Amino acid sequence: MNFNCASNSHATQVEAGTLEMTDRHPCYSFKAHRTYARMHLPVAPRCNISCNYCNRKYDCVNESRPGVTSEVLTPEAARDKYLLVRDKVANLSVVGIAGPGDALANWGSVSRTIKLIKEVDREVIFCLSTNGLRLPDYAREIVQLGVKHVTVTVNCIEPDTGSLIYKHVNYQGRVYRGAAGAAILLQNQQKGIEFLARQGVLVKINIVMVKGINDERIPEVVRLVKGLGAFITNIMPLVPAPGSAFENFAPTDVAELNRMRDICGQDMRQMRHCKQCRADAIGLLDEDRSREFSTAGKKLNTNCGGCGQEQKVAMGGVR
Ligand code: CLF
Ligand code: SF4
Repeated sequence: MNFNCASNSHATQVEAGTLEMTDRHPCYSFKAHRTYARMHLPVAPRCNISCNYCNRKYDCVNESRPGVTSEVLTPEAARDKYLLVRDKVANLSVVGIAGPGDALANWGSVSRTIKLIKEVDREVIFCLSTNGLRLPDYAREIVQLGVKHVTVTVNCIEPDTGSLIYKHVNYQGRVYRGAAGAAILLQNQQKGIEFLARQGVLVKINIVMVKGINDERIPEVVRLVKGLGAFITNIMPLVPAPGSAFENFAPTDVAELNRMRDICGQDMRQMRHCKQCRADAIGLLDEDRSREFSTAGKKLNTNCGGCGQEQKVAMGGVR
């Protein structure tokens, strides 16, 4: 049976099964977020672009809070960790891949992880987060794998603004800087979102709100992605990451952020309960249990002086 998703101008065809899954997805459904848990598997260490709000020592800021670093797992270790966590965390409904780099810059590991988990669990919902550069290459495979929830970070829709946000884009073996790189990224994001939405995938759009850079044009971004068939937008605050090009920018003002969500809410469904979680987050959105299941965390904790800092695991030059 097919449903018409009336919130989008594209009248996207969304299967009833996908909507049922969404009722158990803690990010896509506000109602689900206090009942259903998600688990992130950090199997994607590399990235193919350079965002000015990112410090590459840490997790991808497009989905995570800056200054947090996750251990990296092989697909087999990720499957084993999933089985362990599934036994211990109630209502674990979603396996997400959100870094620590970009899911599609590591597609071999990511797709293998999904396949391995599907062999042992047919029910779990898969969710991917990406900057969208490689969507034209992999969107078809994402659909074939049965992934119904994909997040793409779209901060702007024109290359000039993009040139203020992205230092460079590494695409098909070449490095493109400034507006030239942003143009490739934005075009690929838009193509990919439209393709996925037409195939019945529920696409969430993350937008990092940066004052003086993209804030005034966020309503245009929301209208454009709505036209492409996106399901929901998640306007996120900039949390300036030490060591990033934007480290001295002011954090996004909460009142301004909420005002922007209200404005954009007139056009499209808004997520307002995002926790900007880590690439290895586990549990309810409000209750991260990742340390309980982290081998690296346990090792570090034996020496921990109780300073309350997040653990930092060397990435060993993988990016
Ligand atoms: Fe993870 Fe993201 Fe899927 Fe959720 S998180 S890949 S959509 S399962 Fe959720 Fe965390 Fe916010 Fe992301 S609260 S950072 S929106
Ligand atoms: Fe950093 Fe994520 Fe941007 Fe890559 S996509 S540069 S990991 S914030």
